[in-house]
Amino acid sequence: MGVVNITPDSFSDGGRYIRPEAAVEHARRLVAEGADILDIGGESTRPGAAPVSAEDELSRLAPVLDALRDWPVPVSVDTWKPEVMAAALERGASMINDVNALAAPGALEAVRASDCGICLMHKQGDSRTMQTAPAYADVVTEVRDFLGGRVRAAEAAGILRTRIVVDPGFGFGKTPAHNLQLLRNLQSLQVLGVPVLAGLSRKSLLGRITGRGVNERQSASVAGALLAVERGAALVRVHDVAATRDALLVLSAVSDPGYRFDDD
Ligand code: HH2
Repeated sequence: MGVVNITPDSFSDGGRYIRPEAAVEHARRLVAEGADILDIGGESTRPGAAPVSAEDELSRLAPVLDALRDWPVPVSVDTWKPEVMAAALERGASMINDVNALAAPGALEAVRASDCGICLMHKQGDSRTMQTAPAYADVVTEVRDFLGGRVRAAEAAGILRTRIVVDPGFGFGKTPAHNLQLLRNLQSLQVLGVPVLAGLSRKSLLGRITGRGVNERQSASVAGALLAVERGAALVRVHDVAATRDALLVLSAVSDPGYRFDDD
């Protein structure tokens, strides 16, 4: 899943793709590099980001959604606002990626009637406060139980579980130690019986481990994606598609005893 942030303030690429033409060009590059899904967002979720009204968020998303409408890759929209979800689905989005796990009033209803894919993500607190003092008795169990509860809530609202993926929400109300523990134990989310998505790309955990700034974390991000897939992630949300794809191709060749080369 390749990330397209149509925002002035995203943590790693804020402002670069705020013009619709720049966002579409970036999307084109990510697809050429091998992205299977595009995830487009009109509001940054980074800690302390300025809130954006549904109207402004949609005005960022709409021209890009219109331009991507006939593309062969599914388009996911990263939003927690029910009115943005509904409008995005009308404009051809195939998936809603909600860092709020469809907990906003009206969110379950906004996606229920369509057949879109849904990502339910865990976070602790809201984006203003979430990194102040994240606290868990057992982060792995709490994240797993929360996601299990949200899958059940979605099913109770009439959403088929085949439409759902879950995400532990790296960096969302978690210390570096919490994030590391979640990555080590990512496999434990498999009991939920739905695919797992992992988003580690360029995140501060990787900066803390390597000592590198936000735009120098490509190698660490590729390592993070690889380790997540080895631990069962079915989707990885990344900024650097080409490098991630190469690493995942090597992993799948090594993991497949029946691997055949092109000229076999
Ligand atoms: N991370 C970010 C945004 N959306 N969605 C899911 N499902 N999982 C994630 O880990 C996730 C997400 C943060 O990354 P980015 O979009 O690059 O930054 P910003 O929120 O500042 O736009």
